[in-house]
Amino acid sequence: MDIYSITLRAMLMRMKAPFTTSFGTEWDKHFILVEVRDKEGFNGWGESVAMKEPLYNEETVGTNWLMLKEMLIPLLWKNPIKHPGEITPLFRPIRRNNMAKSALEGALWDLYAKRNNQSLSSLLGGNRREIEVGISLGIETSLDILLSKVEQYVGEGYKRIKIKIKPGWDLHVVEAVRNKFPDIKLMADANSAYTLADTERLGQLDRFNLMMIEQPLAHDDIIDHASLQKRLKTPICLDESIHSLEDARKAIEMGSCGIINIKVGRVGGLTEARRIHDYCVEKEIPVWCGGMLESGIGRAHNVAITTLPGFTLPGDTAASSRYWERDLIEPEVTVTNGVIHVPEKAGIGYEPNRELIEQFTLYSETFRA
Ligand code: OSB
Ligand code: MG
Repeated sequence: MDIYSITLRAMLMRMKAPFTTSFGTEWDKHFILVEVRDKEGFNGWGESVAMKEPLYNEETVGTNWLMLKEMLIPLLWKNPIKHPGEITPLFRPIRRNNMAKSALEGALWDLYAKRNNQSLSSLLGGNRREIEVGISLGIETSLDILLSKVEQYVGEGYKRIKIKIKPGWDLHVVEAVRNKFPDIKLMADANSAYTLADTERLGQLDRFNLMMIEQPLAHDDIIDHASLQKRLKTPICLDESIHSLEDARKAIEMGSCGIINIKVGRVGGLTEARRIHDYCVEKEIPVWCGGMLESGIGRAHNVAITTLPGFTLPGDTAASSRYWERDLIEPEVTVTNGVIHVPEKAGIGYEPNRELIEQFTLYSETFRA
């Protein structure tokens, strides 16, 4: 692909409002942007979804920077590739660090699509012109605040509402939302806050007609989830536990889940995300695209992968305005009646705004072949 330079940027964007999950609160969004350029002047953008602290998984902005700089970029210089699909096998000897791998892989996919004057969606084999999306609502300081947010986003047309739960913020919260909105598609995400000792309590969620309960048990578990699923009517959706096609295969074979949340960063890139998607289609396991509070660049990659046919459930890719006063891309991602229109322009289909990117850059470093 004749890569000429790779620029890493450590970014800081302030969110409109803090986002609280069972593992913590994020307000200042720290992340890495990757820009690759080729010798003819084409470029491609990727985003690492690793957080500042290792609370969702083991990766961080700091570890991703180190892995990109010292391992992944040098590996790419030593092994020129012709197609972004070659990145997954090239990076395979390096264990995990999936978010770092995905950020660079995503930039190469965008570059490749632009060179071929094709949208990333169609390059990946997607065919939807619009995608349905839901919204993920964090833990709030009061139930009233949450209820008014649910009302707001239901009013805006989001196709399903996900609420974050944790011990002490679970049954009464789900019950209140369900009572006020008896007909909405509703789900809960625990981000690993429970253990099998909570089986009874989690079983009480069955009466609220949830689409699914996401990652109730440990982040590294598929065994206990299989036991729990046998005791629940509500389908379990795995998020944190799935890092690869192999993880997905094992979880499905064991009956640990009925649904999978595919996050491109968590599984190491678009290539692996598509493989998991293809396998789940074959096994008739519905999938949807998760989110990590991305800027517009990561969001654009999520839009593209969601156009594959197996993404039959609304994802977490909400509008730019849900997170940011001003997103990094032109145009910003907008949601109308719960739908995002997939851009048809080449690559990710949204133009990164360099002035804003510069404004939010803490530090950057450029590497040349
Ligand atoms: O578990 O899906 C999750 C945000 C950060 C880390 C983990 C998760 C989330 C979300 C928000 O649920 C999804 C989004 O709006 O991007
Ligand atoms: Mg989740």
